[in-house]
This record gives sequence, structure tokens and C-alpha cells, in this order.
Amino acid sequence: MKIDLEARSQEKFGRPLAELDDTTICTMLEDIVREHAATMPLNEGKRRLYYLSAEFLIGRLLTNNLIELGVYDDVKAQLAAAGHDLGAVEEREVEPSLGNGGLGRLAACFLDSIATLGLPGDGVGLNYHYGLFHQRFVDLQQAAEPDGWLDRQDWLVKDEKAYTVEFGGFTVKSRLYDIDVLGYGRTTKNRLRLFDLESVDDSLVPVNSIDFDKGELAKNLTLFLYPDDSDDAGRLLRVYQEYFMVSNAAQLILDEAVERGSNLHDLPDYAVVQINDTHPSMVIPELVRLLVDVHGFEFDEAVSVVRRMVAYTNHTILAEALEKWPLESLKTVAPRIAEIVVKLDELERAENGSNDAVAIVRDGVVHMAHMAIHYGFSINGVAALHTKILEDTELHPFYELYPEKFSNKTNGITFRRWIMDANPALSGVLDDVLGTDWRTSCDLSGLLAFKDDDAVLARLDDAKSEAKAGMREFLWETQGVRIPEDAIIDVQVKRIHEYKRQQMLALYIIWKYLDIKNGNIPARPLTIIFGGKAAPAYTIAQDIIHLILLLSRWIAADPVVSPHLQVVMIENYNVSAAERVIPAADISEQISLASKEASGTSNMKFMLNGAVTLCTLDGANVEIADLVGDENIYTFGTSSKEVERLYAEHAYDAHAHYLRPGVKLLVDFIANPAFLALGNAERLHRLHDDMAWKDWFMALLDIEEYIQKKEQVLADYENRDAWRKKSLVNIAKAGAFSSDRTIRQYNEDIWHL
Ligand code: 4GP
Repeated sequence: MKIDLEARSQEKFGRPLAELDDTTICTMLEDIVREHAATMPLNEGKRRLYYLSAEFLIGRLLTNNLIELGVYDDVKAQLAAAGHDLGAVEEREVEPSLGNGGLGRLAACFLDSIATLGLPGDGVGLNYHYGLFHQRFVDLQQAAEPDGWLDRQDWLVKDEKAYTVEFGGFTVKSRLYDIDVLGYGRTTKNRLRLFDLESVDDSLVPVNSIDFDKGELAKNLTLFLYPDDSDDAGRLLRVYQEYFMVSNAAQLILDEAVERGSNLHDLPDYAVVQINDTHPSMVIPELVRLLVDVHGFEFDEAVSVVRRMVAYTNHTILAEALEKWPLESLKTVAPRIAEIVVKLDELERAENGSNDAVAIVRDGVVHMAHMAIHYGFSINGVAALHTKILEDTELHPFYELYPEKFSNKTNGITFRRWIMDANPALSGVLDDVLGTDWRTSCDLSGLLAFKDDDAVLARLDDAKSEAKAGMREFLWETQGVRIPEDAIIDVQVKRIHEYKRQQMLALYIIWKYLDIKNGNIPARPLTIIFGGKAAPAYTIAQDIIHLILLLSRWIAADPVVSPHLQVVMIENYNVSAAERVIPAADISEQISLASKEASGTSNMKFMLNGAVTLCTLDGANVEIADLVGDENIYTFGTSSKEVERLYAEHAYDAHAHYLRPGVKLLVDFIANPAFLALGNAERLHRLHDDMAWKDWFMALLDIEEYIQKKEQVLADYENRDAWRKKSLVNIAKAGAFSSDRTIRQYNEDIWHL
């Protein structure tokens, strides 16, 4: 592809490139990429993958697409020659916010890898007009504002296809938008297909209460990334959204299979559906419905077809993701689907001897994961430990029934975004040291040969300094925070959730604050950075944010402590912020309660960018630890087996742990009189009492060992030579976590494209 920006500028605006502003240039570049992508053919193949997901957290696309097309350096140079900075232009792009967290970001990395490997496979989801909320901090608390992104974006292309979706009592028409998904160095593409309502009405936003008047539903169904599910109305709306998504997806799948020559009896030869958590699991009864009601199949044959084409990924063992819908809700939303679900349940009971533990419908409740396992041909977890827990505990009765369906697919991250785009300095060093093959192979193991090479270690160190300078600039410009140049950068970025234990890091901060007050001055400043959003209905998570913001302000105002300790909570943490912060990190905080984090993917991003991990043996941390070896990682905490035992036997006594003198001091600090005066007393009391009496995710069980380990990390950081080697080994071993590897495994074991 050849781009002549000067010519384009003259042609479009009658002005030289030098005179355009950043926003105009951004739009111009987006147009150029989109127009070029429109001419690229789709990846072809008889069997096509449909990756169904309620979330796709794709992040900004411009830089990524320029890299995929191999024109990034050229565009940068042309802009520079006209006095522009591509970095500043990139900042003009609005980030689509079509996802909440890990599962949505994983889906985006997967789309990138599927396209890069040249496999025929599209993402299918919903075109939410207001994605995840925009987070603001007001009075040291999270405020959630609607984040309309649609009117300022340029990637969506209207597709010809449109369907009708029948709900109980009313019918809507859909509209389909595509975003082209390019692969690295590829001349073919895939798409992200996002369904919207034909009759959607943007003027309805923002609303907090949902109107179930059928006319209103036809206007607002796609306005929100699945909304608050803390009450019945929110849950019902989610069922409506899910059915809208899967009905469109199923119609699209059948349509395209027929276009490619399928007679539908051979549908599994033409299509495979990967369902991302249980949100799209109604695609199973919907496919059966279409085959029976529209295409005249016998019920049994329809079921046998669907059974050979649907695969399910489980992303968490937390109950909230294993959706259970009242059968009554299904009857309201889509009566025919409720009927089919009941038949699927009867069929399953007939086959497996009516075992309630694995039933699809039990006591009027539909267990979506159970349906996905019985009627899918594959179920996978997302890290070795997670899959083991599914097999041995959480889904054990299913594992006994269908051991052959279970497999592990450890998550991965796309190297295009997480190093080439996010960390050009490090990418440049790797090019010089290893040659550029790593850009396609994602194999960085050649770096190990330079473990004792001072020049290479120094260059890696320079790249880290450059990334830190970029992050400092970003945090100053967007958050108004200044970070000391020589600070150790210690980062925990992810959704705010008790199991991820941001509250445990907050307790460490209290400990460190008191330690410095006691005269123990650290060798150099420590900057602890948090980023993440809390679900608006998740009260304790909001309380944790409040505590972090309070600590941040309190410490910044303390003349004794502030030169040595800084706490930063990034406002509105998103993919773009992650790209600035992760490359700069020295320490990667992965401190979830063992057994609770299915995999994690930020752990992989940090490692790839040379941070050293401080972690519990949870999720993919276990695999990172195996790869890098004991001397290049810091692990601590109660094992997942022991945690499972404590839960099973109700043997964890939070209050007994709280009463230990060192611990009580820290927890009580949350509700000290000065904090109560400065902050929100209700939030602080609630969080304090929760930790002192309940502590469901056992932060107090691990806190002492955590503090000890972290102090060791900080001390070891001062041995600069040894630390640089640790960092090198982490980068060198990160190839195992390329999402290209993950996608190859999905394809070889599940999709067979
Ligand atoms: C997340 C898991 O919490 C995380 O451990 C995992 O890395 C990620 O999925 C991708 O597999 N789960 C979700 C969710 O985001 O909504 O269940």
C-alpha cells in the first residue's frame, strides 16, 4: 500500500499537509485506511468461525491498522516532514468502549490473531451506542457518565444484511455494521460484525430506569453495554439484548453458509461458533429454532447439527458469569426459545438419567452454562489452573460425563498492540538485537543469549526509561500528576473487584506510609499506580476506589512521606491508558486470591514489556512462574488448593486474622478519624467492617506475606544488574503468551478451519 499524504491533503482540503490540524489528519488517515480495507478480500475457507461475544474491547484502531498494513513508519515520517507528530494525531481518535474488561479485551486480541493467521473468522456482537461508562472522580469517588462514542468514530461500515428478530409480543428489525479487521502483513481481512436496531433512538440517553414498554425496547435495546444487572429490570433487559444478539448471529450464520454452498444438513462443515462466556449461549436454541421452524428440520436432526458446531469458553468461576435466567424471563423475551430450552432439558435428562446437578432447567431456572456444555462439542478454560479447577471442582459432574469435551487454552495477547504499538522503543531494541523475525514469529527466546551482555541490558534499560518518560507525560497531561523520574513504577490495572484484591495493595500502602513515618526512608521513591472501573452497582468496589483516592490525597499532602511514596489512581482507565502505563512498569501486581482469577492477561502484557511479576499462584501466573523460574518472579500467598478447602469447610475466620496486632493496625487505619473527616464515613466504615468481619476474598490471610515479599522486591530492585537480567528473562519468555499461539491451538483442537 502506498500513501501520499501531501497529495491527499491537497486533493481533499486544497491545503498543504502542514496546515491541517491533528483531528483533521486523524480523520484523513482513518479514511485512507478504511478505503483501502474496503478493497481487501475476505479470508476464504469452507468452514468459517463466528466468535460470538457480548464484548469486544478493541481500543483505538488507527495505529494498530497502520502497523498491520506496514505503513506506520512511512506515515510517521511524512507527517514529521510536514511538522506533525503521529503520536499527537493518534490521541484524537475516540476509543470505542464495547467491553468491560478481560473477556472483551481477549476477544479483541483474538480477532487480531485470527486475521494475522489468515483464518476465516469474524467477531459477532452488538453495536452499543453507549459502551462502558466514562469514569470520573468526584469528591474522591467514582462517578459514572455515559460514554457516547458513535458520533465521533469512522470505522463502522454499514452492511447490506439485516434481519428480523421476534420477541414475545413484538418484532424488531436489525441493522448490521462491520469493522474491518486487518492482520499483520496480510492482504486479506476479517470483520467484526456489530448488530444494531433499525429503530434505535439515541435521544433516549441517558436513562437509569428501563422502560419495558415494547415500543421503548425497540428504541433502546442497543443503547447500553449490558446494563446494571443488580435488579430484575436490568437482568431482563440483558436477556433481551442477548436474544437480539444471538438471533441475528444465527440468521447471519445460516445465510452465509447457504451462500457458500451449504444445504444446512451439512452446516457444521461450513460454520463453527465459539461462545465467549454464557452471554451468547442462547444461540443454541436459536439455531435449533431456525432449522426446525424455518427450514423444516426434525427436532432431533436440528439438535444433532447444532451439537457439532458450537463450542463454549468459560472465563471465570465466579457465579455472576455462569448465568442463570428464570424460565419465566425466557418466556417473556422469546417464548419459542423457552419451549426449545425445555425440550433440550428433557432430551438431556433422557440421555443422562435426570441428574439434577447437571440439569439445564431446575426449579424454574435455566442454567445457561449447562446448556452450552451439553449441546456444545467443546468446553475450555483459559489457563491450566483454571481448566483444572473446572474439571476437578466447578464443573466436575460435566467432566465425568464428557471428559473428551474439556481442554485448556491458555489466553494470549496480540504482540502487534502490546509491544509494537505500545512500546516502539523496546520493539526497536528487539529489532536491533534479534532481527525483525520476532514480529511475525513472536519468538523472543533469542534474547536469553544476551543475559550477560551489558550493552543489550543497558539498551533494554534505556527503552524502559523512554517508556517511563512517555507515561509521565501521559499522566501529567491527562491526570495532572507528576511522577518522580527515578521512581519505581508499581502497577495494578484491571477491573476493581474484591477477588483481585486492590484492597490488599491499599493495606500495603498504609503499612508503607506508617513505616516511612517511623523513619524508614526507602532507597528511592515508589509510585503505585492503580487503574480500573468498578461496576456501578458494586458497592464495596466503589468503597475500595474511595479508599485508594483518599490514600492518594492523604499521602500527597504529607511532606514527610510524599517524597518517597506516591499513589496514583488513573481516571477512566481504558485500553489507550493501558498502552501508556504497561510499558513503563517495573513491578506487575497480580495478587488475586488463588483460584479466583481465571487467567489474567495484563500479567502477560507486563511481562512482555519487561516488568517483573509479584503474584499469587493464580491463573496464568502459574505458567509465567514455570517459564521464568523462581529467580525471575516473586510469588506468595495461600495456594488455590488451600483456599478451596477453606471455602469448602467454611474455615476462614476473617476476624481472627483481623485481630492479629500488625493486621488490626492496618485495617483500623481505613476508618481513622482523619480519614472519616476527610472522606465519606459511610464508605470507610463499610469497607473497614467488611474486611474486619467478612473479608470474603481473604486479603487478611495473605497480607503479611505480601508485605514481606514486596519489601524484598523493592530491595532487589536496587541490585540493578540482577534486576535487568530478570527483566530480560521475562521478555525473552513472553513468546508463549502470544495470542497467535492461543489461536493456533483453538484452530487445531476446536475449530479446524
Ligand atoms: C475474565 C477473567 O476474569 C480473566 O481472568 C481472564 O483473563 C479474562 O476473562 C479472559 O479470559 N473474565 C471476564 C468476565 O472478563 O466477564 O467473566
